[in-house]
Amino acid sequence: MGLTVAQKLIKSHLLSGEMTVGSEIGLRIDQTLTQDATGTMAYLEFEAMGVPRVKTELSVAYIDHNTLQTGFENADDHRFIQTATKKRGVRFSRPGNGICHQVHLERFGKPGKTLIGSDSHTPTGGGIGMLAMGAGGLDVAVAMGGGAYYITMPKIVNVHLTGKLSPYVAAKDIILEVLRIMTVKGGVGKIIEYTGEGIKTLSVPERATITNMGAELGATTSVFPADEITKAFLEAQGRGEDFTELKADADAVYDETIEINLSELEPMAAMPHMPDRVKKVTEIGQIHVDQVCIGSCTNSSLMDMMKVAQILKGKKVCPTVSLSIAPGSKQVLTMLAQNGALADMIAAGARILESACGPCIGMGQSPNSAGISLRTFNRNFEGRSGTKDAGIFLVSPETAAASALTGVLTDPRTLGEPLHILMPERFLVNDNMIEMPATAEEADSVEVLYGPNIKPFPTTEKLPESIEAKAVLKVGDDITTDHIMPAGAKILPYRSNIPYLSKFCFAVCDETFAERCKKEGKGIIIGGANYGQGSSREHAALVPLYLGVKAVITKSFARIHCANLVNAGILPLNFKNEADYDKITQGDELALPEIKTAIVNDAPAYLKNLTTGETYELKYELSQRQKDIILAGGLLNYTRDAQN
Ligand code: MIC
Ligand code: SF4
Repeated sequence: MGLTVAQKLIKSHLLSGEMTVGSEIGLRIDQTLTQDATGTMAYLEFEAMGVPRVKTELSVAYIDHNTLQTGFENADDHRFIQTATKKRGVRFSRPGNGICHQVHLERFGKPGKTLIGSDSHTPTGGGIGMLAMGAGGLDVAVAMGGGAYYITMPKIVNVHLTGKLSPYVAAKDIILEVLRIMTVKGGVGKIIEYTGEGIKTLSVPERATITNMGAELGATTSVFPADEITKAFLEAQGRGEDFTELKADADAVYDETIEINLSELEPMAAMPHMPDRVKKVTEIGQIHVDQVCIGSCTNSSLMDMMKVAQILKGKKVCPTVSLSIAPGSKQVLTMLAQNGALADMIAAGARILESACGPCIGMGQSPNSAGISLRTFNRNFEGRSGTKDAGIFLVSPETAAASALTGVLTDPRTLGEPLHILMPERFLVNDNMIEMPATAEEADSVEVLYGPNIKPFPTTEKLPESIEAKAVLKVGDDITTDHIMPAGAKILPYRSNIPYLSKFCFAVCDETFAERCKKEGKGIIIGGANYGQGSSREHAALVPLYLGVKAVITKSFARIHCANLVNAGILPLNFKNEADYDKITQGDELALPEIKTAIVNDAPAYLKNLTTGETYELKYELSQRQKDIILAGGLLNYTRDAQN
């Protein structure tokens, strides 16, 4: 039987396990990336593991999230990452060089390689035929130390594209359509592989938009083959030698197939507050728009920016709209400056931001009260923009630019003449903001500089025989890690200070949670389906750990968050019968009797509701390795135990 692109990538990196859907497999990781909001923790964890130098083919640390320096904290973290990476053998992409996924695609990604990153949008690399996955910081630290990365062998979904996009319909509209069909839970346990004649019409930046936002499906990753289009992109980046062809076998078998005819697609938008609340722009109608933000790792390539510049050229941004534009990398920004497109944007009235995540993670540009903001980003979760009652719509750069001119949600096809943007034959290459690490010989003399904002990790304990604790919080379906551990300009600087960060835990859902939980000293969280979707931030596990959370019991989990809970030593459990979720009230006294013995013996686990007297059966989908991690009280303890 033939293999799909994803299966070929897995097969060539398989270190342990069987390639049967549902079983745990260990993969060799060729490349890693970190960004600053998760990176400080990842390098502290790497340090705690005691491995002197990274063992990967390539590891890169990017500074792109916490670039708003309103106090010493972010600058200190940048300095820590810069010195720690220099010592440990990691390249360092300086603030201003661009958003991790955009720069990695331009300068480092290689077809046929594996990549994990401490950021959920690492699947962007799937746009050039990599097996690229988001992971928690600790998993990235382990991979940097030469350890395997473990996933559950996923199903492979074939998204078969036919036809060709019409003028003003974009790659963003393709992934929005996939989200509409599959929903934010639909990709869990799956890799989305794109096939068909339609993919030949899509450039690498367009493919990368699609694989990037595939994260919102909950998928393990998304991937395109590496073909002549990939080759042309790498050659234009001066990296032709990094190309290897990677295609699915003609007789490859997929677990599911979704057909999309690109010729039939229209401009789409994801409505507040979920990326799968997708409708056609024409269906939503000409709603008033207060703000338009263009950029983020989804839509900040040179091609996207050139489209925006052409739409804005010679026109004026509507006076009631604030338009901000953040080109994705220094390469993009420099090329826009050189070809005059930047001047067209500025002349039209755009506010140009630095090449970083910026408003996407609430670092500035929060909308006005109850404001409507159109964004070319990938997430529109409640409160993520920094304004709780704002309504964020996710759209293509074309729809965003057209709407910035009119002040209402506008179908860009009304602009008339089609745009003509071609990928340049040669991108401008200047890597002078990427610092090389010290050599192994020089490393000893590099001093790692820590700031006062770096506080110790929460400590973990081995799993006790039984757990008794209150249901400190009960939440519904699709809770994101932005709910659990919000980000934004006021909170992000404290990513290396868990005690401070803990004050904001679940603040979007319940402002009293952190205090209540800390006072109790321990607790159990009850969640609905797809608990922990979204960001890879391990803080969404480390902070509850600090507050005393012992177990999280849900209808189902999102992949990365579930792994982060295990790594933190918090038990992730599921209701055997989903209806039991309804029988628990926040504040109930709960017990997990003899839970340790159950896990050791692979026996059924039970949750006793001491308040109502009921008992519910639970299930847990933990591999032997994960059980051992839980029993040891988290991955750091487990790794240390293994070394001794
Ligand atoms: C995000 O888009 O939510 C982030 C911010 O990039 C996160 C990482 C983080 O929380 O630091 C992600 O996607 O993993
Ligand atoms: Fe940055 Fe936004 Fe991309 Fe996350 S989704 S990496 S915050 S640009």
